[in-house]
Amino acid sequence: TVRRPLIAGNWKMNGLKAEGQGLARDLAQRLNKAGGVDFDLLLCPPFPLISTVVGAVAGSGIAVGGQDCHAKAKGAHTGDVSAPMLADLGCQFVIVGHSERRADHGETDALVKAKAEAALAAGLIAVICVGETEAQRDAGETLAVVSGQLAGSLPTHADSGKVVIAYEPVWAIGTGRVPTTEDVAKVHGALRKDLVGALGADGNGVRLLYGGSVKPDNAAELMALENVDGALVGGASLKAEDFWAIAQSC
Ligand code: G2H
Repeated sequence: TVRRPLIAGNWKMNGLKAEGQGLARDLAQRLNKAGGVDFDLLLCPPFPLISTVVGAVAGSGIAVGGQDCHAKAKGAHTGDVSAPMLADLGCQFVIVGHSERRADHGETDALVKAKAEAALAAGLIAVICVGETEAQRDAGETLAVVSGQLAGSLPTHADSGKVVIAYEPVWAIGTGRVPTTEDVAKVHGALRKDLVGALGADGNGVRLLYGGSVKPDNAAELMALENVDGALVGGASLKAEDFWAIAQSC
C-alpha cells in the first residue's frame, strides 16, 4: 500500500491575522517553487484565521483544517464551531481528540467519536489523535491505552479516505522529548493492526501520523519508519523554514 505522507501543522492558539497570512503565503510559495512534491501539506490555524489562511494558500494545493469541531451540526452551543461551518470556509480536514482538548475540555473517546462522525458527515477528513500520558507509559499501558482510544474514537463508517490517525504521546508534546524510534514503530505497528482489524484491508491505507516535538533534526528518522506516514507538528509548524524542512524529510 502506498500512503502519501501528510505533514500537518497544528498552530494551536498562536498567530494573529498578519502572521498567519505570512506563514501560509511563505509555505505556498515554497511548494510552488518546488514543483511536484511527494507529500501533502495541511495547515490547522485557530478558527479566526481560517479564512485568511484559506485565501493565502488558494491554488497552492495546501489544505486547511480546523483544530476541533462540535459533535452537532448546529444549535445552542455558545462558543462552539461545527464541522459544516469549517467545510463552508474551505476546510478539508479537522483535528479531533487532541490531548489538549481531552485534558482542557474533558473530551472522552465517545465525544471524540461523535466529533469525528460529524466531520465525516460534513465531508471533512478527521485527524483523530490518540496518545498515552507519562504515568500510563511508566505503568506499561501504552499499547492498551492507544488501542482503547482508537477503538473508542474511530467513526462507525471510517475508511482510509476519511480518517487520519495521529499518535501523540502526551509527555512528548511541546517538551522536546521524543520516544525512541523503536517505541514509535511499536505503537504505529499496533495501531496499524487495529486499523486492519476494524476496517479490513482498507486499514492499510489509513495514514498514521506521529506528533510530539517533531523538529527538522528528528523528522527524517521518524518519517523513515514503515508505519509513520507523516507528522502532526505543533511548535515547529509556526516557522515556515522548519515546517518545510520537516516536510522535505518525508
Ligand atoms: C503535539 C504537537 C502538535 P508539538 O501536540 O499537535 O505539538 O510539536 O509542539 O509537540
